[in-house]
Amino acid sequence: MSELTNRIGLTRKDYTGFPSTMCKGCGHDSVTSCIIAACYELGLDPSKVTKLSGIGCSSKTPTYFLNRSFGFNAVHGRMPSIATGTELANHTLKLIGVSGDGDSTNIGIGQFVHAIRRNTNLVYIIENNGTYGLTKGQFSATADYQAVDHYGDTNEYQPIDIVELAIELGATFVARSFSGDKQQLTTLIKAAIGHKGCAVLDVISPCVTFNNHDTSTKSYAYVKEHDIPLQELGFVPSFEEIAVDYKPGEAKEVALHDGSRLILKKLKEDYDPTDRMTALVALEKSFKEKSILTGLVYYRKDVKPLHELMNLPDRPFHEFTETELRPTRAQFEEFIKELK
Ligand SMILES: Cc1ncc(C[n+]2csc(CCOP(=O)(O)OP(=O)(O)O)c2C)c(N)n1
Ligand code: SF4
Ligand SMILES: [Mg+2]
Repeated sequence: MSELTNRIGLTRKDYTGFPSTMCKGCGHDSVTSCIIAACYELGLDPSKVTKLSGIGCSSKTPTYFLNRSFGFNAVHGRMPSIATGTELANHTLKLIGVSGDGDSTNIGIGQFVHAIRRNTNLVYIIENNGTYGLTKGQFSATADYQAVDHYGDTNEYQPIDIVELAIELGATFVARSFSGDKQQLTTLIKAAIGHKGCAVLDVISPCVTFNNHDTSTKSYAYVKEHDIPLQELGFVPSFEEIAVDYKPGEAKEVALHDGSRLILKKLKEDYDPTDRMTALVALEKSFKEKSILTGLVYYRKDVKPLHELMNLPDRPFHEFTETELRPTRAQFEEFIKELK
């Protein structure tokens, strides 16, 4: 029997990586399998992808997917600047960055802020477990106020909410999901891939070794009980013309830059993810209720990705010949004159 292939003739195995060395049951492994599923189902060409990360258990995970793609494992917290440089050098590559809550909201928060401000064309996945898993369970900046850690210490600092901060900073695509909800997470990763700009995905991804106790809001039990999905998600890729079956008023469509569509089927309330105030009010309400909103929280299409803001040429730099790159003597003299 022949193996199943996607629209570019590749099997799911062509999107996998090396065997994982995560602890058994770690949420990060589930995120890895959703990234593999999303790239396989979209028929993404692995040779046109660069995966990037910083340091942490989460940042180790690009080793476990897309073995045929380019990869860059940066210094702790510096994934966004490497992604920004990659986009400037070759914006024809799809950038998938995986970071951790420590990597992005502690040491790398300045980088997180500026990737959003510049609208770097990056699928920015933060595997959020509220702890520094790799260094054995210290509190990260997303740990809850008064949380008690593995060693019995109490956190006295206020937590940073990745989704709220990203919206405040003007992010163009902001979503939250849970590693235990494969359907929702895979759909959101596909949509993030179809977006042009910085797509921030805050994924609650429990650390079973250091932060999975009942009082942790980043534990499997807590998220399962308090997860409030904003929408039921459907995804129609650009290469499939499927008529979607829903009644008027029952769903909203978000048209993504690559021509695909995200279908947001209304659950309880009518939620408009293109309205910033609605998003912030809903988040505030969920903090008070101690629930966790998941789904597409905020979306805007009016900001260009970095390479378009910078008016970069269509071709990547490595394709330019020396003759094309070298100014003529007249151009050079004109340039020097402007500097005088
Ligand atoms: C400059 C620097 N400072 C500190 C460390 C130690 N360190 C390695 S990973 C890490 C935190 C990782 O936490 P997070 O990003 O949440 O990833 P997780 O392991 O939880 O997935 C720290 C503090 C380091 N490697 N480099
Ligand atoms: S220490 Fe925590 S985050 Fe790291 S692999 Fe183990 S369960 Fe996952
Ligand atoms: Mg962490």
